[in-house]
Amino acid sequence: MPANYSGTWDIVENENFEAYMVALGIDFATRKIAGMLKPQKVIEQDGDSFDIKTLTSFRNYSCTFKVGEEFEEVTKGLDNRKCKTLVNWDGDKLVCVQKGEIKDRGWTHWIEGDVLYLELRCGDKTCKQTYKKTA
Ligand code: ECB
Repeated sequence: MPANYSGTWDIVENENFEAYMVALGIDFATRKIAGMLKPQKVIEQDGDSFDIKTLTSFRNYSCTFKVGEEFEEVTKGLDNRKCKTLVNWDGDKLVCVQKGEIKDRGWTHWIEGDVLYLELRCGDKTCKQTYKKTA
């Protein structure tokens, strides 16, 4: 049985997000707005099938995938790139590789109790986010 990520999670920490956005080539004005946001993750999981919604007052981003199945991701409203994206289990961790124009891009999720962790990687920059379960 894989871990269960389903739930509503509110951000409590967002370390190095600015550097991550610079690495993605996000313009200054958008970074200033995005840096103020308090994203909420709404995750629906059915076994290996995931729907992860990242919700903010400015923009939302939605990603649906099945673990172990590569898909075409368009990071619409973020940096608007196309990636060949693959998410795999590493134990109970979810490890994502986003192959495309940017080298060494991806993210990792894991859970400890009612805390959800997310590391967002872009090149040599890593943003570390922490979320608390609220529903
Ligand atoms: C939608 C959230 C923030 C919107 C910010 C708008 C503009 C900034 C542009 C680019 C910043 C790069 C990424 C935003 C950070 C998080 C969005 C989703 C990150 C992600 O890939 O989450 C995964 C893992 O939970 C599922 O899509």
